[in-house]
Amino acid sequence: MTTRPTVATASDVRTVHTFCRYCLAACGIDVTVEGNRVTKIAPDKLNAHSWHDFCAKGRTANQLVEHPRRIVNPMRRVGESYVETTWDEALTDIAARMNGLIDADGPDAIGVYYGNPAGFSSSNIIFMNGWLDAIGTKSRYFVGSVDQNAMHVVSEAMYGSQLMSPVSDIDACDYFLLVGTNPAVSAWNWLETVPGGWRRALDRQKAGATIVVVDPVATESAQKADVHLAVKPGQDWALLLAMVKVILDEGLEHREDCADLATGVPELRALVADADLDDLAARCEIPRDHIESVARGFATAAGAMVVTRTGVSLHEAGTVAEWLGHVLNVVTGRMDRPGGRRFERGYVDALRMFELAKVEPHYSRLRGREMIAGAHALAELPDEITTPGRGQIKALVINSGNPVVSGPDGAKLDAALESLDLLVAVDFVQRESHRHAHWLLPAVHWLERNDLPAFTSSMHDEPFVQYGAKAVEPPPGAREEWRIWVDLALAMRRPLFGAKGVNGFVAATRRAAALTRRPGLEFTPHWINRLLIATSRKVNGRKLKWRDVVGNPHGLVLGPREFGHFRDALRTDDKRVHAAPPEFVARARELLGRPAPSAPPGYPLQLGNRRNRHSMNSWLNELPGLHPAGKGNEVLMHPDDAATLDVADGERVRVSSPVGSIELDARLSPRLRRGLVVVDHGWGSRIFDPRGGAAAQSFGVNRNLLVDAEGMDPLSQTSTLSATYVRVERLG
Ligand SMILES: Nc1nc2c(c(=O)[nH]1)N[C@H]1C(S)=C(S)[C@@H](COP(=O)(O)OP(=O)(O)OC[C@H]3O[C@@H](n4cnc5c(=O)[nH]c(N)nc54)[C@H](O)[C@@H]3O)O[C@H]1N2
Ligand SMILES: Nc1nc2c(c(=O)[nH]1)N[C@H]1C(S)=C(S)[C@@H](COP(=O)(O)OP(=O)(O)OC[C@H]3O[C@@H](n4cnc5c(=O)[nH]c(N)nc54)[C@H](O)[C@@H]3O)O[C@H]1N2
Ligand code: SF4
Ligand SMILES: [Mo]
Repeated sequence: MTTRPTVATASDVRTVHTFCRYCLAACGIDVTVEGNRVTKIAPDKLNAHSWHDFCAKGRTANQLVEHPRRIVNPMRRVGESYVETTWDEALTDIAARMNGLIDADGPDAIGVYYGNPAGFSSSNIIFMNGWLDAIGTKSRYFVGSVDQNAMHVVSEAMYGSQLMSPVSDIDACDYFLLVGTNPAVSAWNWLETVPGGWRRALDRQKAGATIVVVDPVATESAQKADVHLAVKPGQDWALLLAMVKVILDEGLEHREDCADLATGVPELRALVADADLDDLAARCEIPRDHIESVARGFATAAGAMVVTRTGVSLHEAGTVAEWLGHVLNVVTGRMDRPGGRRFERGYVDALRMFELAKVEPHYSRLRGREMIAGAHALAELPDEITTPGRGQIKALVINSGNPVVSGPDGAKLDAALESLDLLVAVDFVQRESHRHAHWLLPAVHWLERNDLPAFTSSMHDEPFVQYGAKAVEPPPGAREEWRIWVDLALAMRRPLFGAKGVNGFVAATRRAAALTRRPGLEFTPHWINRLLIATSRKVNGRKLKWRDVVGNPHGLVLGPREFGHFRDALRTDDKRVHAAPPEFVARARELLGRPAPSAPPGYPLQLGNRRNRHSMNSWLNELPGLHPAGKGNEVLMHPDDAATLDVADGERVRVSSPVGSIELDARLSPRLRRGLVVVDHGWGSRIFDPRGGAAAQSFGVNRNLLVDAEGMDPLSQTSTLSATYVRVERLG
């Protein structure tokens, strides 16, 4: 067994050095523990990689552990309430019901949705897939279609692997072109870990670097930028294509990379030759001379990077814009060069492992769309639940997700969930999406869990390893997700990973552990962690040992950032970057051939989005340490738009779209583009009290109720969460 990397400071008070696993910033933290209780969380000033600071979400993480409404034992629905039961009863019942459905309707009758936090556990998704493979179901849905699918699709087409996400080399960058991201609030993360990224970018700015922010809102980040381009929502593709055109037309490209590293540059030239700069400028509503000046500044800076994020991806042309962001990096020679976007190899070869674990292509039953990154689009889930026929989903597991609030048209999904034969939620508390659950299964918080994030080691902005040590023991009735998936496979008598012998092996280790009273003999993900380190690759010429992992509780930087691995790591057949994948070029031409989108009659305003510093998507906004009681969200409006509608600051309004309407207070803000209104997502999720039976709590309203699930980027199947047209009315 592992020695826990802790430092004892008194008999019952100790400090655990670990890192926060709420977001990819992965801030190093010192957790003070008394008995089995966390009494303080502070930034780990000795963490080798982190920025020696953190945010209030990390500081208050123990409040979620001690949530008054936390589920601490499996709970079974009885009529309108829940009763606590044992794991034996839960697993037996769920296994029997699922097996019955599979016998009657086939494996696809069992579905799963897994949300963003699932990815922060090093064992959850691996074993969840092992269980899904045991069943043989293709009814898999994940958060990617409301988040980062565009990145997966672009990485696959350009670099040959959906997981090949380049990391930002901030400290050598002279020109930051930040598109659809607000790192001052969201902490510079989307498939990369760049600790203190925004602060470091501001340090570079003080040393002379230029920061350009492209955002329809003058966000916290935009206000600090040298240049703010208030783009028309959804039109980043036109802006970025215009920049590519300026660079290629003016001969500002990196000759060597365009000829040698990349293929497709002639196709790009042909594409931009058919585009008109004034037309593109009109589409994105940015003056042509601003576009030209940013394109030139970007192309001629010594170190530069384009970073695109959710502000780009949650639109109909999200993939095209994401692609053109990568194109700008490629054609100006930013890939694998200081100050640009690097490829970090990581200590395990995640790309190879992903290829080995790849599921066969699968097309959805009703819409015929292919899976992306191993899952179908969340927007398709309601119809797949409610439409009869073989393959209809009859049982669903929600693993670390709240799709009714975080996804499109929550009302439609909510109604579908109610019609299921079996709904199982694995979470800490019962939130909106778990309202109709037949079973609530209690999960373990990362403060209670050991993680070795080996598969995401290639997302760090320098070679780094840290063991995510647990600080406290979970409540006895809560279980880590990996164990739930393993137990379910065993209870259903279906072979984990679809492979013969695994179930028998796991069961044998459990028997051995019980017989010898040596719990260390039982199979756990710890075995995999040891194996991954034993077979890890050299970083900076150094082979990692297990004692390096556990002997460095503040983490270990594995030498300087390496360059020169990108080309070799490419998964394309010809080992070159495909700068102009035909499907993206075709889609760009299609967009060029269409008039710019405009508001439909009756819905003149566009609904934008904002993240809250003290919330994580739809959760944490109920914690008293982060939000004063009674806090909610509001609708931000430009004062001129408000004046037209006779709406005053603080006044109650109704915001409606063709699919829903919500009521909230208006807040006037000149920081918005005219025609845009902004409502933070993630609010209006009820938190139920299945144990105490008290009334549900809820703060704010769910703006995604206004989003039509039909709206989608056809290339990435991403819901157009930031593109809804709405109207605002004063409430009398
Ligand atoms: N309009 C709009 N909508 C958006 C976005 C936007 O920008 N605008 N952003 C999108 C993005 S980027 C994302 S990632 C999605 C998020 O979408 P989801 O991942 O579906 O939802 P979350 O709101 O993150 O809810 C996560 C749930 O997991 C639970 N949880 C937390 N940690 C654990 C754990 O360790 N184990 C278990 N079992 N449960 C856990 C929480 O209690 C919570 O109930 O929302 C998307 N929705
Ligand atoms: N505090 C906090 N931090 C978080 C999260 C959180 O919920 N809270 N979530 C985490 C997650 S899961 C993720 S994926 C990341 C996301 O990280 P980011 O993608 O940086 O997310 P946001 O802060 O929402 O920034 C998106 C910006 O895009 C802008 N935008 C909207 N539409 C458009 C458009 O058409 N074009 C352009 N150019 N901009 C547009 C919005 O105004 C907003 O300022 O953040 C992570 N960090
Ligand atoms: S939630 Fe806050 S403390 Fe936790 S990793 Fe992200 S930025 Fe750091
Ligand atoms: Mo996300």
